[in-house]
Amino acid sequence: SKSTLSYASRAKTHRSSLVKKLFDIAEVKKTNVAVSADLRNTKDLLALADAIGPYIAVFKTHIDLVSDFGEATVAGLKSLSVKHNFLFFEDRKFVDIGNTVQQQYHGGALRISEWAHIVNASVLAGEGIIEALVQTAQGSDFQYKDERALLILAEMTTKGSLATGAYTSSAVEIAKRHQGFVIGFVATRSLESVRTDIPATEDEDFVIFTAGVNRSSKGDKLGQQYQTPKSAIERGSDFIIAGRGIYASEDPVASVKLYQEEGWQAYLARIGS
Ligand code: BMP
Repeated sequence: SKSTLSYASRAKTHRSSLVKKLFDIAEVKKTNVAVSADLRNTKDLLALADAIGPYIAVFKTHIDLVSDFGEATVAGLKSLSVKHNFLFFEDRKFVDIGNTVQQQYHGGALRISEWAHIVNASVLAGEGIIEALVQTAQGSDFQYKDERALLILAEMTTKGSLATGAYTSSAVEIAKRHQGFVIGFVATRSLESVRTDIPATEDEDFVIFTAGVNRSSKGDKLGQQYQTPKSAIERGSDFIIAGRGIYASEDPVASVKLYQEEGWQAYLARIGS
């Protein structure tokens, strides 16, 4: 299983140059934290990115929450990602017909493809949505080839989630057929044990991002369910996504350092070093 290997060794063999970059960042900064920056205006978003940038690998956004989104948002985020060496993950959860998601991804009001290294999609609509996004990312007018990637939303953290069982195994099958642009999953655990009819190839190495990570809370009043950074990494997660546990704490910098430390120690334990 690749999850017992270091990020550095996985970087060496991974077919995606974006994943190589992601693993390099994790190693250089010693962090597997992805902050979920669910803030409502550009000023707060940029202030958070600048403050916690040194301690994260990925800055996850819900860019449609940003009431004054515009050129200044994109320019500010881009320069902070260079300054602090992190990647952007727009948590857009594409979930429509192929023709619609292509336009939501590339162009439009939010111009997601221009700045988001990683995006995600649900496979509720079937494999065609993934094919549509792959087609866009491989198009001749797409300037960001090799710098963009897609995660499939294979499970969800909310109470009563329907993304389980056959849905999750279909998500894994679809991912296996689109390795390259598809780099892995948003899931609560490693999905290696999920049974599909497609055997793993030698170089298969899916990256697992796990949302619903919080050090001090078990959930919220709207069905969110949390696990700790340690539990997520032990269960096979590669990058832990934490939102309110970091940005809504009294001291986000002190808080992100605790997530970084716990996540990194659990990773070192997992790889046996
Ligand atoms: P918080 O840590 O504040 O609960 O935020 C969790 C973040 O992760 C939110 O942005 C949410 O949209 C996202 N998320 C989740 O909580 N569960 C999932 O299954 C998938 C998600 O993307």
